[in-house]
Amino acid sequence: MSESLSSIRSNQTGYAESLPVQVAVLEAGTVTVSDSKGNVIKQIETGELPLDEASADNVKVMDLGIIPAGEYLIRSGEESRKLKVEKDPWQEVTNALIKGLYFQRCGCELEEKHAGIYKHPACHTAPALEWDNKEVKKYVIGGWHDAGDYGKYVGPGAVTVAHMLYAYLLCGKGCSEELNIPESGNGVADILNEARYELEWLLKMQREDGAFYHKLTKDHFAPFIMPQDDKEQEYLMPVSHCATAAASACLALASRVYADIDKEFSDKMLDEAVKAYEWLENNPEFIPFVNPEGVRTGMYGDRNVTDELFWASCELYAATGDEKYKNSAEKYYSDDMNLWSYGWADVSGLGAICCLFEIGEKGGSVLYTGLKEKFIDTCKKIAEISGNSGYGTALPADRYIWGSILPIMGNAMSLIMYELLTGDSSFRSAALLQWNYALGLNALDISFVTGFGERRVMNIHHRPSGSDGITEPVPGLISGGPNNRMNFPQNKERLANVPPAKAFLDELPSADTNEIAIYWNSPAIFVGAFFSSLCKQ
Ligand code: 9MR
Ligand code: ZN
Repeated sequence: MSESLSSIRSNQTGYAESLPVQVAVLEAGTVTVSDSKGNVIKQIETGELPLDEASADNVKVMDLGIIPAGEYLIRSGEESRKLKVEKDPWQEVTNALIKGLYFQRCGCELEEKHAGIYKHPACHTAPALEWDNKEVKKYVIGGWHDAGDYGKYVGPGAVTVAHMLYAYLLCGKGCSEELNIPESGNGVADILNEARYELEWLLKMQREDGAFYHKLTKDHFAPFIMPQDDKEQEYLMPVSHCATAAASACLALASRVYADIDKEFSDKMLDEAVKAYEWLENNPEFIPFVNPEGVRTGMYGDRNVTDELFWASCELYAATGDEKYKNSAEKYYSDDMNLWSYGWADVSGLGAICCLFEIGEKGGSVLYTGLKEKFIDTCKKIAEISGNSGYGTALPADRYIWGSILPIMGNAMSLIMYELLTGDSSFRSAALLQWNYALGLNALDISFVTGFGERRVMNIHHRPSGSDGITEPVPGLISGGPNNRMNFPQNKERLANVPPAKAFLDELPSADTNEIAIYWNSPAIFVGAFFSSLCKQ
């Protein structure tokens, strides 16, 4: 982006009256906040602005403290920016992030009464063929489109649902509102209604022997057309260990969450989770998933299944109490696991959440005491990374990967869980900086959530948004954000000398920086749910 950006960076959706107002300032001197009558209510000096490695900006986070609800002006040097403080400023964007998944629904019509101008007829309703045996035809309709493409992938779907279910379990007060989706009003929180749409599909992705197909996609990505116009053959791609273990974990978790809501559904999920786990036990030889010859859709080629097995063992232990799973979880757990990792490739963190919040003391010295100690240690490191960043971003300069929003939101999740676990709120402000990052407090002065913020992403790599003829993209979707580690050849040169935190193009073809994905929305839902829950007190 070439235009000159404001020297004040802020959460463009506003701030909460009960939490400190954090902004980043790029001009040394005095920062003032004045109320609508022009009275200066705060004044602070920035002091020297240190150089931020990830952005190459001289910038500093300024904590303006608690500011009562109202409309204000922040001033720094010649520049000023509006500041809005409210009681509960983030419920709407959190709701939109959940509803973003509704907009990803496949296999059903998105009716105008729920989808408004983003309505469209049902898509991908034809039967799928097994890639390995094209004689086998199955109806596998439903689930969410993964991202900007129309593929549906088991592992990514499983982690997305898990983020949402844990958001509900741990921060339910901030994510339980009605969202105007088809199931609204049925007595179940809409976040659970929405997650169930994916769970029902996940169940269809299981083969009779218990294994899960890795994905349901075509052999190539569709062009930028609406989903209902994408009519080429979809295939059930070969089964994989990682998909099977992730699905087993997710279904076991879901069986607990839905137990009081729908016993039959819950029992079914637990049965299938156990069946998947048995398949894994009976097929111990790990075969990494690689796209079969001629297939070019997303690979999600995870090369390590230990973390998925760990997560599945934890969830099955939590769901059944059977010591067999505890023993397995202990076997798969190791000291060098990335307990802060909640993404499709490494799900160790999801196993950790299960241990910390569900299994608890029953986990004993390995799965509880030891793991907790290590988790707390990790959180301290994350807070330090945030502290060393000019924008407070909890991501080292060399970690701006494809979908950098995931580790950033993931790190916020860890910091939040530290507080939920210990009752100590010392990392709350570091967690809040990540939420503020997503909504505009960043090196790009951009809100990464569609539909929110005065300078928001507009040209996301998302087929419906790019082909529906509507200027505004589908709302409530979060962009993957800056990436300088794995760029498309055509972007490589343009981004070559750009600092990592700015390696971003708000351009439709830039899937490597500006795609959306269900499993990027979901950790943001968790974070939004936590901060919205704080605003309810
Ligand atoms: O999220 C995935 C990211 O971690 C990988 O680096 C990237 C390249 O392999 O792929 C991302 O996943 C994409 C998937 O393969 C297909 N659907 C869109 C996903 C988001 O960009
Ligand atoms: Zn579809």
